[in-house]
Amino acid sequence: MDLKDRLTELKAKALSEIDTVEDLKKINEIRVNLLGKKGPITEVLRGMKDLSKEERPVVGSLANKVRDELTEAITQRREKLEIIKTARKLEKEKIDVTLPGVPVKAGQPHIIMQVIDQLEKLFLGMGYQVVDGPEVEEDHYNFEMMNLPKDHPARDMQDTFYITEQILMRTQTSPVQARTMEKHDFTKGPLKMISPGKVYRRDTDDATHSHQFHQVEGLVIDKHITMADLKGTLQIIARTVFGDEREIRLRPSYFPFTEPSVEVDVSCFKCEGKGCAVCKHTGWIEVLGAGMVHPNVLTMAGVDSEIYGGFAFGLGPDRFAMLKYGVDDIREFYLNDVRFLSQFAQKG
Ligand code: FA5
Repeated sequence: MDLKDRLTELKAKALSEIDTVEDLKKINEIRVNLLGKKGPITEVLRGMKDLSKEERPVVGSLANKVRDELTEAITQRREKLEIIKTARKLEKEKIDVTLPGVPVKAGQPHIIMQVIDQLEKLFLGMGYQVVDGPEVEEDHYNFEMMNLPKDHPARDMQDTFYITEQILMRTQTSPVQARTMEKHDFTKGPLKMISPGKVYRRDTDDATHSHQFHQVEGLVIDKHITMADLKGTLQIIARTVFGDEREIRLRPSYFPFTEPSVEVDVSCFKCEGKGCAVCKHTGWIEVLGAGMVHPNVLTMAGVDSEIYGGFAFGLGPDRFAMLKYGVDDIREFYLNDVRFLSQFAQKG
């Protein structure tokens, strides 16, 4: 068989092989076998040295043509096989959108944060500002500016974690009162603020005491503020947190930074004041401390106590949350047991 016939036969055989191959790996093998250095086309080209001068260019150009045609056929088949492979893969990975989904577990604010958020919303709505203060505080602000000089016996009521002689973990949010009053420009209007945050005391942990807990401080300073303003504000707090039917009761108390001072009770939300285990059969539950700001506190913060006066209160959202949700041990809030916390999913 002469070289031209061999090339024609070779081409026909190769094309049918290329057309029927189903595998991408195999098409690569075919390419190497046909067009490689040891392949039949290279062999034909090698045999050209034995041809006559006239035949050589004819066979040469035919061989090149066959090689180009086979290269093109291989490229096209490979592209086709790649498309088929992708289509098969997509078919396998098809998603059934009608299958039920796996529910994503959503988190929620901690129960104490829910109480704080509720109070923040309430007070922002009444034109108060929400102020932050440092948890690592100076003795100066935590006690001195709150009318509790060194050796004042009332310091004993707030057993303190001291860091140095002058620096401590704040025992109350009241120092934020002094910090805010110092900065406030009273020519621009009254001061109305709340300050929520963590406080620390060297209390022994038990069902109603934690060494770290939360407080929300409230302060209003203006001309002509009276105890009636305080009472109205406290009533709004009680009704917002514990329900519209709640009444409040003020009892005389003592805080060095307020005069007069009151302890605030709210009518029991469980028994409507009739007496039950929650209110220890008194019909009332003690919820916070409050009073009219002591003139010394105003003067120390640079506020003229002859012109300005106001009220302040400090409440414990941990105790609020315990009462509201019937939690009988404050330590539950700090154990981070999801089974406990997820009982209080926020609605809406
Ligand atoms: C104060 O800390 C005052 N600064 C509150 C105040 C502010 C009065 C402004 C007047 C004007 P008291 O020590 O009573 O007060 O604490 C306030 C609230 O914090 C308490 O009613 C209680 O709800 C909560 N509380 C106090 N000690 C603990 C504790 N160890 N664990 C959890 N809650 C506590």
